Amino acid sequence: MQFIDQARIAVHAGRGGDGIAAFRREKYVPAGGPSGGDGGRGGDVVLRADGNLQTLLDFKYKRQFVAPDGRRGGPNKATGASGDALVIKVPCGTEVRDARTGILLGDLTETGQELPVAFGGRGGLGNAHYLSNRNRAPEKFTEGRDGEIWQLQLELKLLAEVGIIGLPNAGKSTLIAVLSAARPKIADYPFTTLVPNLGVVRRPSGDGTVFADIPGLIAGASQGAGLGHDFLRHIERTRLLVHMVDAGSAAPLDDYAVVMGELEAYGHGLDQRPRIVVLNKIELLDPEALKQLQMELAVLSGLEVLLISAAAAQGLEALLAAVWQELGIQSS
Ligand SMILES: Nc1nc2c(ncn2[C@@H]2O[C@H](COP(=O)(O)OP(=O)(O)OP(=O)(O)O)[C@@H](O)[C@H]2O)c(=O)[nH]1
Ligand SMILES: [Mg+2]
Repeated sequence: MQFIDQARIAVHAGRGGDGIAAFRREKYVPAGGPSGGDGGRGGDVVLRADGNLQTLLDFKYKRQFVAPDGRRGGPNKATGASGDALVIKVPCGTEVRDARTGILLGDLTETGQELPVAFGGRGGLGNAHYLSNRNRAPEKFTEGRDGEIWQLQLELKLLAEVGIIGLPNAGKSTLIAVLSAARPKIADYPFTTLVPNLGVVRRPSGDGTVFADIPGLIAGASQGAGLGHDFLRHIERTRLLVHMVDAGSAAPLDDYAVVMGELEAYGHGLDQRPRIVVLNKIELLDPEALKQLQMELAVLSGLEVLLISAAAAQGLEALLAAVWQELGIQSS
C-alpha cells in the first residue's frame, strides 16, 4: 500500500572564503611580492540515501540545512580550508524536486547513493593572483561567492509495514488516530473507513514506521463482499498485522474466526503473516470476564493476546513494544 510522505526543506551551501591581500616580508628580500592566498570553497549540500530510514518524519522538525562556509585565504599564498559538505540522510526511494518549479532533480533509490543539491560558493582570489608586469604590488583581491540556496520538495512513497485488521467497528481507526498524527473518521457504525488510512508512528529510535488502518473485513470479503478484495491486496505488502477484536462484541471469538477465515480464503500467505492479536475496548468488560475472554482467544489463536483500550489510550506501550519486537526494531 502506498501513500506519499512529503517534506519541504531549504538547503544553503556554504559561502566561499574571501581572498586576502598580503605581501611577503622576508629578511634580505627588498620588496616582497604579493602573497595573499585564496579563500576556500563553501561546503556543498548533499543528500544521501540511507536504508535505515523509512519516512520523512525528521524533516517535520528540521527544515533548514546550512553547510559551513569556506575559510579566508592566508598569507604566503595559503588557501583557506574548504567547508565540509553537509550530508543529509534521506530514506531510499526519496524523490527530490525543486520546490519552485517541480522539476525532478533526482531519485535516491539505493543505499549510499548521493545527490548534490546545492553547491558551495567559490573562494575569492588572493592578491597573489593579480601580480603582473605593470603592477608588482597589487592590492586587489576578491570576495568569496555565496553558496547556492534551494528550496526542495522531498517525496517518498511509503509502504505500510504494519496493517491493522479486524471487523468493522473494532476500533482500528481509533487506534491509528491515537498512535499517529493521522485523523481518520471514527464512528459508531460499520464501514466508517472506506479507504485505508496511513499514519506514521514514531519508533523508539526516532524514525517512523507506517501503520495502515484497513477498512473492516467481513465474512465473504475474500470473495469481494463488503469492501472486499482490494483491501486484502493492500495488506499483502505489510510485514506485520495487528488483528484487533472488539471485546464488547456479542461474540468476539467468532469475530476473530471470521477475519482469519477471510485471510485464509484469500490465500497469498496472508494467514501466515506475523500477527499480534489485540482485544480492544477492554473497559467494557469486568475484569473476570475479560480474563476469561483473553484466555479463550489465546487458545483459539495460539498467540499471546494483548489488552488495549484505544479510546482510553490504555495498553498502547505494550502493543508498540510487541510491534517493534516483531519488526526487529530495537527498543531504545
Ligand atoms: N468503549 C470503547 N469504544 C471504542 C474504543 N476504541 C474505539 N471505540 C469506538 O468504537 C467505534 C468504532 O471505532 P472505529 O475506530 O471507527 O472502528 P473501525 O474499526 O475503524 O471501524 P470501520 O472503519 O467501520 O471498519 C467508535 O464509536 C469508537 O469511538 C475503546 O477502546 N473503547
Ligand atoms: Mg475505521
